[in-house]
Amino acid sequence: MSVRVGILGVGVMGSDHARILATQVPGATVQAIYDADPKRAKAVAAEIGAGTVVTDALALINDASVDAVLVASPDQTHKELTLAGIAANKPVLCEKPLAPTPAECLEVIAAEVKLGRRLVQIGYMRRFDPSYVEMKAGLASGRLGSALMFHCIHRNVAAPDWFDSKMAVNNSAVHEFDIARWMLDAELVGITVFRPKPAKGSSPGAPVFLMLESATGQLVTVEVFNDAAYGYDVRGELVCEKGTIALRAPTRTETNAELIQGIAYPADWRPRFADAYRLQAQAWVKAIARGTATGASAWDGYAAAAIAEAGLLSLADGRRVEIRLADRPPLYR
Ligand code: ISE
Repeated sequence: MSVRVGILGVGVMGSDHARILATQVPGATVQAIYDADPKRAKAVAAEIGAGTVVTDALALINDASVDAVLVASPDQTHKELTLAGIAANKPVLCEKPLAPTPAECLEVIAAEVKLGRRLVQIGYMRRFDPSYVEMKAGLASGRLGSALMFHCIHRNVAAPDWFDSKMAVNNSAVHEFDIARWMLDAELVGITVFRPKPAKGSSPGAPVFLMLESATGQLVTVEVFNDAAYGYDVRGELVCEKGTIALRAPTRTETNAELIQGIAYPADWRPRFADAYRLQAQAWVKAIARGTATGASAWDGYAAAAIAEAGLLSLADGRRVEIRLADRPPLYR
């Protein structure tokens, strides 16, 4: 039997998820679509040839014909909709962030713990990206010894005016926080944020540079530069005792023209992480069919938000800030 998914929010990410679920995920059906703008919901339903348009988000969650919910509405609505999904006892794939603050994430954790079952997966899709998966397997092989440092670079083409350096921490760098915790299998315990002095005054996308320490002694460096101009570029290199493993972005062609041998950059994250989004959706639906859970949990969503909160304190005055997490409930161990 197919898993019938209701999609909440069909902006850039939600419409992408809808397309993926409709065309690349065996065992899934897009059953219903909600968006604050019903015209947008209708356009996506028409494009994918599936999904009844619903004008009330809670009605969609509670509809008996919807088995599972994908939350891709604006960030500030994620928590309430995820809580409604838990209350309806339905699996939820919630786009990152789970909530803007760790305190709000803990409300979701409390609801799941009360239910006694993991229903929530957070859209930290890099955990499904074949290059990160291969890096983790390389580390686990033991061939390179233990990890010492993880260098992460995260560049976007241009930041919109409203995307300030706080968002570089709590909207962009959160991906690096999550992947570093997952890669090193360790919590991050301290963060210091640095900012280079821009030549022409600060812009929304001016770079930030973060240094984090893990509980097991590794260092993680993160550069976020959201006005990098040349392309969407995510790099990572894991430095181990006997070698390093660096990510390679998926590449299928090379263009030779005008005296240049070149590999194109995507304009944003969707092409770079297309495999990750597809594999994440497939794994989510497979886990639902089996009655299990996979991917980043509500606890992982909370941890990323707690690191971001500490990062924002450090961004304000440059000092090192300790990251303190609540006790991890047994459900997430
Ligand atoms: C965006 O929300 C994402 O999730 C992208 O992966 C990231 O690269 C970008 O910086 C974020 O704003």
